[in-house]
Amino acid sequence: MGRLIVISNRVGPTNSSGPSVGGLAMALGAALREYNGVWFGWSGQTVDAFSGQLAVQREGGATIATVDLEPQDRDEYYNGYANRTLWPLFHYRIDLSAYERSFNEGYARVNARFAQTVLPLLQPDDFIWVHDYHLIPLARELRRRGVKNRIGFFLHIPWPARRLFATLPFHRELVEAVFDYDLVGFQTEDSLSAFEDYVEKEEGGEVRPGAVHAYGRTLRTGVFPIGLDAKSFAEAATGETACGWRDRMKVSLAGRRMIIGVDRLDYSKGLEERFLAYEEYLQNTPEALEQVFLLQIATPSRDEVPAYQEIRARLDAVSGRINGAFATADWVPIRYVNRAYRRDELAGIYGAAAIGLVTPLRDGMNLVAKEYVAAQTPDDPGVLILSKFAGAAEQMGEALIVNPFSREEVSDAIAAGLAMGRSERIRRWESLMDGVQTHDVSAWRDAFVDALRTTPRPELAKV
Ligand code: GDG
Repeated sequence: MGRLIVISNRVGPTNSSGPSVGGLAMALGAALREYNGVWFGWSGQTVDAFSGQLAVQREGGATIATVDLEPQDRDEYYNGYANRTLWPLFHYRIDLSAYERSFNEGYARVNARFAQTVLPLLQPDDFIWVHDYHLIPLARELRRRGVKNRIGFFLHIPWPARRLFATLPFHRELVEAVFDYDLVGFQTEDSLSAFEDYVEKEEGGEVRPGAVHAYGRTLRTGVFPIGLDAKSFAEAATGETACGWRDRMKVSLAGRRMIIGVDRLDYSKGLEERFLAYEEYLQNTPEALEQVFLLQIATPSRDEVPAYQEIRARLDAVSGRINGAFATADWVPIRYVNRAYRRDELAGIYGAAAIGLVTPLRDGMNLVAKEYVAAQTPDDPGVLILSKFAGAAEQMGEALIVNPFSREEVSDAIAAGLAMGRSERIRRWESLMDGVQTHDVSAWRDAFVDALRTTPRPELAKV
């Protein structure tokens, strides 16, 4: 049986079941151990001159291999093309998407460097799983170097609508490069159909069940919605730390109801719109004053990118203005927190909230929605309010689904959620929880790996 080679921008810790290890790292770690695998990515460090020197270590049965990049790579590839060009475009923010030739060059250079560096680690029967928008042209670079292995690609973020995607200079080249994979996976039907639409309408390709044909090649396609490491999250939610935090939050509630938001501090998460919708709710609902508060945990991220500095400053201003307008001597309407919590602490905090407010403007999936559900107490669960533009909305129809751009709709949903009776909350939660447990991260990983292992390779078929 071939080994599994996972390649992503960064690698996660895989050897710990500790509270800070993310669900993706845990799921991939388990698969890497099972398939005697290798996880390769950028170390996060920079050195003056790129050497291609691999740092390899064994971690709990898997091999972790990293490489350092140059400061120019970090600026042009990571902060540049990945996070200033593709991320905003794929999240429908063409106004924020910056196209600079140096970014494209840096992106191409780092993908070539990744391919060159990982090459000596590859064996003929390995199968390779590449992750996310940082590495779209990686298969092309590997093929150029003679790699014939099966290679799959999974996109964690949305694939944008055809007309938006076509605003990207060299959009055709990027899509053509996708066809060097054997399998491409998306989070949602919506993303898959946007990709198919582009291939069909812009490139005259042909859409077939589970495949697209263009540029003389056939690419297998599929929808693989990512899930939570539901079992370990549920364990964390009933552990000592989570229970301690749930109790601590209950004391801090002092009889009030809590609405919780947890996000990376990112403009795609709709935080400003969320604050404004909550303000609308306070304006519309005088009886809620001093009875409710919003705890927004927003962990800073990508703070070298100007748009992230700007959204952070705007959120400081908007939360400050709302608190200034509504706060009383012993109540603030928004507790706005810019620090990170451990996974088990978060589980406890979610568990104390009457509402989980998850309102991204655009999101590949959104795991916070699933974590909120997994952390609820079965006999008295809270209510999930979920944006229709999160991939999770395709699976989580029992949430209160809202348009995050409409303050009125979000405000009405907050009112409806806080008024919802226990039996309806339980009915909705049971259905949501069933989905979270069934479609968990292991199911996602197994479905993708099985699809990749069974995708025929024309070159392999001949031998
Ligand atoms: C991308 C896609 C897709 C947040 N604050 C803390 C903390 N977090 C954790 C959450 C959650 C994770 O970060 C965020 O995951 P999301 O899915 O919400 O979003 P992205 O980071 O944008 O991830 C997304 C995902 O990839 C997977 O495919 O769902 O659509 O954009 O797990 O809990 N974790 C801890 N402390 C914090 O303060 N420990």
